[in-house]
Amino acid sequence: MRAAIVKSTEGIVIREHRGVFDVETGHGIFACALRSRMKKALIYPERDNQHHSVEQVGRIDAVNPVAIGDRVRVVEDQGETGAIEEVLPRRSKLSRLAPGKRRVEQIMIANADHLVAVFSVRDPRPNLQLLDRLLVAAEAGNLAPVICLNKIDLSKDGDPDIAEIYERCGFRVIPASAVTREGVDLLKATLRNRVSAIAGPSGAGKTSLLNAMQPGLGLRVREVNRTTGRGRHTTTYLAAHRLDAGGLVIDSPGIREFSLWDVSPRELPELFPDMRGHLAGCRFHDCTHVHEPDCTLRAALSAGAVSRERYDSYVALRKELDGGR
Ligand SMILES: Nc1nc2c(ncn2[C@@H]2O[C@H](COP(=O)(O)OP(=O)(O)O)[C@@H](O)[C@H]2O)c(=O)[nH]1
Ligand SMILES: [Mg+2]
Ligand SMILES: [Zn+2]
Repeated sequence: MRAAIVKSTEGIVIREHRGVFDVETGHGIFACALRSRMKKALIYPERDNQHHSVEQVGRIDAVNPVAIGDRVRVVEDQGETGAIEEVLPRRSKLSRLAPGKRRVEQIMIANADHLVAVFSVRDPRPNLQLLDRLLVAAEAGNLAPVICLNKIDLSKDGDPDIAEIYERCGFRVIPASAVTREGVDLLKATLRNRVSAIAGPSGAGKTSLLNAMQPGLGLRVREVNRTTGRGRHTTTYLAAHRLDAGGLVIDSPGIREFSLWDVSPRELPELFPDMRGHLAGCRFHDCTHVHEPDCTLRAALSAGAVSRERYDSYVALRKELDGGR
């Protein structure tokens, strides 16, 4: 027999592993399952009509109706387990199109104040199109973006000045090194008393930076594969960690690919803050800014007021969204 339900409480989802969610509440951490009606929404999103009363789950067509960072209402069993009954409305989310065949959302992190996108200057070299996708997703999901350029100790003369490119676009950039500790205090101050989503490719040094900020904060660190320079996936599950100085850090496993979720082609230019000021004067009101004449965005590009790298990312994303995936 199951223990009698004692009470209902609110908490934050801080970890997920094989369908069990650890929920931090005012009186301890509870290992929670999803109520079965929420699981139905998870398994049969397209047939879910009769389950839309599953409270404010938000978009029920997500592969994961509950994400790390979600505020949830749980019903506690006696002991240290419980069940998630309801997801409270989110104030932000980092989402992508779930990898796989079905067009469904994957909510990577909920309710973070900002996204710290960690990329290394070398080893592996930064994929700026991936960075730009993350920045667009942050903008779309209501997270303030911060770029952390790690492994600055490895940078060499003649390397592209990525910090400069993004600073000119108005982004905040923190150059850092988990090895020399450059930028670590600044990063720490940036994360303090906030809910931070950390994302970036595997091997960029996310875990090392977290450990440099606070010993034990990151999970395991493993060597980057020396022959390919690529990192391995060592963060096996998503987890949120408390900072000693205050705040919550949500580390995510290395991102390999990132397709936008719920961004329309028409709104895409608005999600590039550095381009927003150059969209009003185009000859055509529905200008795609890719090939039309008298396009103010392309004029700004020619004049050097918009970065070539950012514009290239815009065009690649625009083509992808116009093509349906
Ligand atoms: N040279 C250098 N190596 C680093 C730095 N940060 C991390 N690494 C190394 O890069 C590899 C991947 O680091 P890790 O923290 O696991 O990356 P993650 O996959 O983003 O969490 C490890 O071998 C780290 O020792 C850094 O600032 N400089
Ligand atoms: Mg890691
Ligand atoms: Zn235009």
